[in-house]
Amino acid sequence: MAAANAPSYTLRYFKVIGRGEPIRLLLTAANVEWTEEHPKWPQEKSNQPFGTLPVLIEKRTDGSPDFVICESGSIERYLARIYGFLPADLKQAALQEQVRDQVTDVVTAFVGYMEAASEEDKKAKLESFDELLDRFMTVQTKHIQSNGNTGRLFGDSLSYADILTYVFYKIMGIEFAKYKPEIMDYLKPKLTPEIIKFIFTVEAEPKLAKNVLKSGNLSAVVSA
Ligand SMILES: N[C@@H](CCC(=O)N[C@@H](CS)C(=O)NCC(=O)O)C(=O)O
Repeated sequence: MAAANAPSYTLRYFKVIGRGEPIRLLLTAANVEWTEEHPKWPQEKSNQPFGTLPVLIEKRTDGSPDFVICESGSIERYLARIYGFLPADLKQAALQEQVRDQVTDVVTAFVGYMEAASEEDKKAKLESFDELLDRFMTVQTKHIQSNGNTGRLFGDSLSYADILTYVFYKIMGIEFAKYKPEIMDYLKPKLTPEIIKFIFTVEAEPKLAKNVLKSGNLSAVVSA
């Protein structure tokens, strides 16, 4: 139950995992009141602060809008800082924030492959995605190991980096796999026991219980 004087939130996004999912999971883990709106598109594009989604509306206790913000990264960091998923220490926070940029690079590389026009370009894009994915998995595995191999990237409780990384695997293994099943040929052989433990740990997190499986069971996908 959220505190009586706590703000509530509305997330505007599309009905996909995408850029909305880290925000959904942050709001869920924060245990605040929140709902989701799915605007008609493109009719409602011009009503958004920057013409894109996600948009987060924070409301006062009487339900009136108090603060409106767009840009997924800014929304995430705003919520993560308020609700304690990013540490106050700037260096420790920067280590978690860099994970977001790494995730963005790997996802962008895969989108580049999906959009490649020629066979030659497709091959080159797939190679650079594969190399980047390898590096990402290696770095992630080291983070988990040096954090005591408890299935968390940083510290001993659910963090911003955990949420972003989990959503990354979900986008790859569930969302993109619908359109490009071959993604699994790249993803699965690279999944280390540490990363698999990480995925299971996030999906078992009591703070996320209300929402984490709504967009699909990733533990089942990676262990299939
Ligand atoms: N930099 C923005 C990009 C937002 C963005 O491109 N959102 C997409 C959905 S994931 C969108 O609104 N597409 C519809 C459009 O641009 O008309 C962010 O991170 O929020």
